[in-house]
Amino acid sequence: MTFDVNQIRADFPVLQREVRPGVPVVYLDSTATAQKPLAVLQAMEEYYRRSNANIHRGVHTLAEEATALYEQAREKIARFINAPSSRQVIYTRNTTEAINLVAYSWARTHLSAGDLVILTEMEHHSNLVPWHMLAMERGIRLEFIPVTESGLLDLETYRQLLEQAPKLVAFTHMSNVLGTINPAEEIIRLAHQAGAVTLLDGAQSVPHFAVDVQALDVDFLAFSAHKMCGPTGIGVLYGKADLLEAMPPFLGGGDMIREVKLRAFKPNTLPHKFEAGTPAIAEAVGLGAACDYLTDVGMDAIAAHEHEITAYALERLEEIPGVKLFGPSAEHKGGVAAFTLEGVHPHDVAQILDQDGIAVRAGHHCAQPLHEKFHIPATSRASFYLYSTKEEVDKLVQGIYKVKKYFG
Ligand code: 7TS
Repeated sequence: MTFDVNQIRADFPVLQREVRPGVPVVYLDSTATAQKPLAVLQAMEEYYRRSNANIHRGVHTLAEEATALYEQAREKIARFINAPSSRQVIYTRNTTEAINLVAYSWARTHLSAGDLVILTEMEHHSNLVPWHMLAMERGIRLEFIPVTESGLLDLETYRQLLEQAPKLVAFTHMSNVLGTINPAEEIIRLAHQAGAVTLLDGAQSVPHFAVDVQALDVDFLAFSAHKMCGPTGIGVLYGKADLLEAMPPFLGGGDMIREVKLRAFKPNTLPHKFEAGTPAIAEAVGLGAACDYLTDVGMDAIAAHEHEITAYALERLEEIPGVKLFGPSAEHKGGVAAFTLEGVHPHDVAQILDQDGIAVRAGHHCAQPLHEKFHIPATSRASFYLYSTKEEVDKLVQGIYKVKKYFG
């Protein structure tokens, strides 16, 4: 399939709407959540219209269909990230829950007072707070790979930190603020040489470029469906089989057991051991459809398109007097442009852009320590996906000039 952005846009109902009469939406907030193509909406509707039943619990036809659809989606996800087996794909609610699962099940089994966990200064709160909680509870130590002025990880300091024999290196594949794409393969290889387990936050990478868990040799990978054209309410934890096998369950309840006595239980096998209670079945089906959709378009084509849009956006934004961009140059960066505009609060920028239908996010984007590092409370952030166009970038640039005029 050749990449035609107009054809792609036609797949997304939200992109056809106007936010007010005569004002079409210019959706530049895909880093927060992506829009959903018809294929995903239809798969979920079809599931509810035809096959709705609880999974793994009935012998009747609908229950068997629902179970098959739920498990077929798991196979699709496994193929999407090149997991050796779908047993290693655990459904969670989102990236946040996937990281917390590792923090509860793996880390609370393996880490004790004084053990070192290495994170980075560019983490989303969801890969900081679970470790803060463990530090308070267990006295584990946290160290951070610094972020340089240009928005890259300081790998020299990382190598030094590795000499302290960390137990875990947990880091984001791509920053949701700077857009930095981190050299995951190298970070993981060095971590393994130092004897550490690795956790990759793929919330911003899995949706945007091909992520191959076997090529990366990563131990755990966390991501969310809603950022990859799928529904909210479902995410994934991928893990290496031996690690997952050895981990105790996270939540207890139905489906995660093989046998229950009044005073004891035996946990189920993978992946069910980590999926207690009735899961998000329609959402799993939607995520499977999202994997199909992205695969059909082609992850390399998506990455190339986003790179072109991002390079263009950075070039145009840089020309605007008073705009300061954060993060590295386009070659190290995914589709994110976070910026400040001299003399105007980022929230005001976003609010005025909204008058013209331009959706950007303003705030600390759940990366407060990163903003502190750059001595700013907040940024405005435009972000791009497979359906973004240069015309939308032009509208953003015009909008920023309008903000400047408004604030004199
Ligand atoms: N990790 C990264 C790198 C993220 O960007 C996000 C969400 C998360 C984890 C958490 O994902 P969740 O699905 O569990 O919420 N980032 C953003 C954002 O940048 N704006 O809104 C959500």
